[in-house]
Amino acid sequence: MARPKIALIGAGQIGGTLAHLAALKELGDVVLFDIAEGTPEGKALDIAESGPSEGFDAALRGTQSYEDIAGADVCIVTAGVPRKPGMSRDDLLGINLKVMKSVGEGIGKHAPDAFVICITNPLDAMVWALQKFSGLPANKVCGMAGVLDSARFRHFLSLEFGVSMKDVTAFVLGGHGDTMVPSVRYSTVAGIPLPDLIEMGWTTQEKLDSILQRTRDGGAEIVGLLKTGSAFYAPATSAIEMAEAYLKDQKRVLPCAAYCDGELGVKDMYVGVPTVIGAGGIEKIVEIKLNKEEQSMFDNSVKAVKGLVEACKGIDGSLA
Ligand code: A3D
Repeated sequence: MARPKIALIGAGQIGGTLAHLAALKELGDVVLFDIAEGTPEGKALDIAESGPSEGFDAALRGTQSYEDIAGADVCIVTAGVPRKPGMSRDDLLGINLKVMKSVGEGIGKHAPDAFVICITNPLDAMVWALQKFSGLPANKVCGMAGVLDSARFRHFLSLEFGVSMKDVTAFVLGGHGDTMVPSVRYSTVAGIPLPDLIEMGWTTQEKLDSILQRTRDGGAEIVGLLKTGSAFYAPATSAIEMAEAYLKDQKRVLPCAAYCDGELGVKDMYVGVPTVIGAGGIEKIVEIKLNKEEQSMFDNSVKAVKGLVEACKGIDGSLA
């Protein structure tokens, strides 16, 4: 049986890391696409040359031609521009929307059966536009943000409690921006919800509040340290987790930007929600019950995403 084909659109910091991880995990053969001549070819060759030491079987190639992504099973999109210190994700909207148009058309023409994971920011608006430009079914196009935001939350919680990250579950809802909603009630240490852990005296509300804020600012914290770009190791790992769930039909329950058509009261928009990912793509949106406070934070986040979607429609009339 032929190995699955993984097309990476964008061979920058995240794209290169995705290629490396996909090869190490033997998820399939990798095609790296980028408009920057030489970059995808160079990264593909460099990673391929690590194969003898790592002992993986995967073919890697770089290209500037969309024809080479033909028949891809998974496409992960990082094409575009990342933010620099002082920029918000939303500042990238105009420039990255144009990129989504060419990428969406390329995928729609050459890889219409792929499961597509968008990472380009501002995430929720870009994945919405990418789905429209590509014409692929909405359940086969999603955005990676929730897995990363949740991983950051889990990491910070594990530091606070002094326990393994493996025993901390958490998830983050809403848009991937300053209004994201880390869920406190549904996050646990070994199944014990965070509010109970406060009652048990294992942490305090103040400490938890500062962890919540650090999670919301997680991307900016890395941008501030790196100065020349944004996070790429953890974003790549998060998208690979989603791709693996699809390729291996794992039915993982993962938060991601999924197309909502009425779910959780959201209509014709992509926003971060808990989903089940398997061979059918986004197979289900888990409609958790929110309390009053969570609902108002979620509504606020949806409103912010809606503003960006409307801005996209204003820039590109074909989206209206
Ligand atoms: P970077 O290293 O700059 O790579 C982007 C690549 O896209 C470059 O190699 C460009 O040449 C290429 N590119 C630009 N235009 C096109 C095009 N039209 N077609 C094909 N390739 C093109 O950035 P990065 O890898 O660090 O980040 C990529 C994107 O991910 C940015 O928009 C970031 O803001 C975003 N990002 C999202 C998250 C989320 O959690 C959602 C996290 C981190 C970064």
